[in-house]
Amino acid sequence: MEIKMVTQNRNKLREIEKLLKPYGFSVVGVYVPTDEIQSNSLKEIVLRKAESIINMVKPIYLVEDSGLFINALNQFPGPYSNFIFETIGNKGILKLMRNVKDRTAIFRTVIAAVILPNVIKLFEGEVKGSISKEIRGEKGFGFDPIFIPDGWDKTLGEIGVEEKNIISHRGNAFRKFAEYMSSYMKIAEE
Ligand code: ITT
Repeated sequence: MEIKMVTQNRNKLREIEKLLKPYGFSVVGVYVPTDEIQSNSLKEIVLRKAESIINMVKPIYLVEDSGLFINALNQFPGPYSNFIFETIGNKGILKLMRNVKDRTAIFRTVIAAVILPNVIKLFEGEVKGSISKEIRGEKGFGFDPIFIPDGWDKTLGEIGVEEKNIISHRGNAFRKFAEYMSSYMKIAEE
């Protein structure tokens, strides 16, 4: 079965293709500009993104919003992660974290799955970890080279996509979606 993923981020798409393949879902990347509201809630942002293209894309389609929430910075950059990554980048985050003892942070993902035009389901995933003291690793994308997942001594930038998917915010959210979708399809078949 084919699932459309609305995103302009190629790295995300690559991770999602690998995540959904074992469930028998093939992923097609679609890019349609969506409404991006300012909000502290990933859920609100992603829901609006999904609803804003309901007349343009035929379900089933998925929209995702992710962010890095740093505890010592009051959950910054959170929903503003894209803008912050594009402006100050990893170097800027490390500067803000200079001499900060509490380096704990969480990566969060929310997916809006538009199953039918009037059926939208949300799935959340997260991974806890900490901000490294330096940029490490060339794999992954975005904040991966400064994020050390709990239980690891490597950043997400130092581990490959397969391992990242096992532990990541995105992995956790997409497995929830895939399990929901698999049982939804079973019921629809009966
Ligand atoms: P969309 O088109 O799907 O919205 P995007 O790149 O704008 O793509 P998000 O708004 O979900 O994606 O993510 C905001 C930023 O957070 C993104 O640009 C990355 O810099 C960072 N980010 C998201 N997921 C990440 C991940 O798994 N690893 C590292 N950084 C991530």
